[in-house]
Amino acid sequence: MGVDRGRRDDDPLWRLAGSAGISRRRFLSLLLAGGAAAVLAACGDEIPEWPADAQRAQTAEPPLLFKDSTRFIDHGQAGLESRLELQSGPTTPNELFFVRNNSRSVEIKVAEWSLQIEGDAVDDAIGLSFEDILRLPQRTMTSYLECAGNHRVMFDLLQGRAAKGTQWGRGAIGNAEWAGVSLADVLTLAGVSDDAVSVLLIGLDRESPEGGFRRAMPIEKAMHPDTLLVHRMNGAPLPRDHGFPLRAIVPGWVGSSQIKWVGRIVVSREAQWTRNNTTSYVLIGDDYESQGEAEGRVVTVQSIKSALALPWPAELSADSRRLEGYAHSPRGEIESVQWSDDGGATWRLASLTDRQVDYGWAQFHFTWEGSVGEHTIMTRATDVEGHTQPDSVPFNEKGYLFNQPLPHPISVS
Ligand SMILES: Nc1nc2c(c(=O)[nH]1)N[C@H]1C(S)=C(S)[C@@H](COP(=O)(O)O)O[C@H]1N2
Ligand SMILES: [Mo]
Repeated sequence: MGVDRGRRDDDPLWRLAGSAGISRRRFLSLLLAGGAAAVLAACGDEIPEWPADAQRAQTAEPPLLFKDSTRFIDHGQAGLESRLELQSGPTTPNELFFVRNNSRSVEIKVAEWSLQIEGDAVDDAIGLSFEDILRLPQRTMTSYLECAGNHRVMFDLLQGRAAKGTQWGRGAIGNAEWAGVSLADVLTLAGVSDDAVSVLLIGLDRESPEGGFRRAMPIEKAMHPDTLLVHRMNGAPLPRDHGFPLRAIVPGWVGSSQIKWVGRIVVSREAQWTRNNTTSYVLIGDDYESQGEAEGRVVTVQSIKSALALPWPAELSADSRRLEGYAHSPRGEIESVQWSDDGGATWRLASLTDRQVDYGWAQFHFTWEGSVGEHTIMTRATDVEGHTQPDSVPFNEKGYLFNQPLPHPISVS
């Protein structure tokens, strides 16, 4: 249903829009600005009610997810995209934090939950209760969390070539303070052998063909003290949509490695290949070589990006104003953010609003005097290691890691 929305000719929403005379380009920008609801509104009255919310209410099936979807861009089964313009502080409130589900959110009772640790590279397979987790040393850490497919729609909008997958705009990202334990401490309880190579985390959402959603990482990343299993988010118990009672936070890595509703961990002496590092979350395209058993280059670390906290497109009144946004790099603190309102011919420095915390995002702002008319503003972030956003990202079929500076459309009246 919603998973491939906007990319295929047989997408029901696109069929409706097409039959209502809406161009593909307009369809994509409506989708980006307001999700299915905006497309339907533009289609007019003849179109029957279709959006995910309506479906959710009518079926007896369990809900796709639990949180109130009204302040998000709704991508149906794939989840809820945040509206960056609704955020103001350094962290994203839980109720505004995006949700990306590959099946549906699950409700887990702590009393019935346990975490199994097993595999040929552990001394003793063990099961831990939630109390066992709470007895381990507790850590608090801020980290942004971003889907590998955030900005995917931009391959279509800016390069004219649609990538497969949910057509996320800019809101498949959030920044939160997480609390929990180091994965290393949990693994150490089971005893990890010296020749361990990979750690596979498995979620308890059981609707994918393999069973729970899963992703492996090398033992070095798993044993890094900042790779966490968390049970709190922004000072509250982890919400159900974000993986209650326990999820992984793998700083700097793509969202798909940050397994929600973790129930099983397999530590192996060999690399572990599953769907999420062979056919999904791999860069497939002429510019990417394949790795191991994968069809392309395996996506691990995110890429440096920035975005304005404005609706897309934005409509502003003529005035001098403070514009704000977010910038983040997986490889080091953001050192500077530049902005341009002349298509990249000249760049000016934005101010960083606050010091960045841990692996979180940086906030920036600058003053802009927009004259009446149509404008675009681009922003470009650079981190302390010298990484910056490239002018062009080589296309990959599944549309991961798009990080060209975005020409944000702004209409001033
Ligand atoms: N068990 C499980 N974990 C999961 C997923 C999932 O579908 N099931 N989705 C992943 C993906 S693709 C992303 S981008 C992040 C999204 O986290 P959030 O929904 O808390 O924002 O969770 C990841 N962890
Ligand atoms: Mo994702």
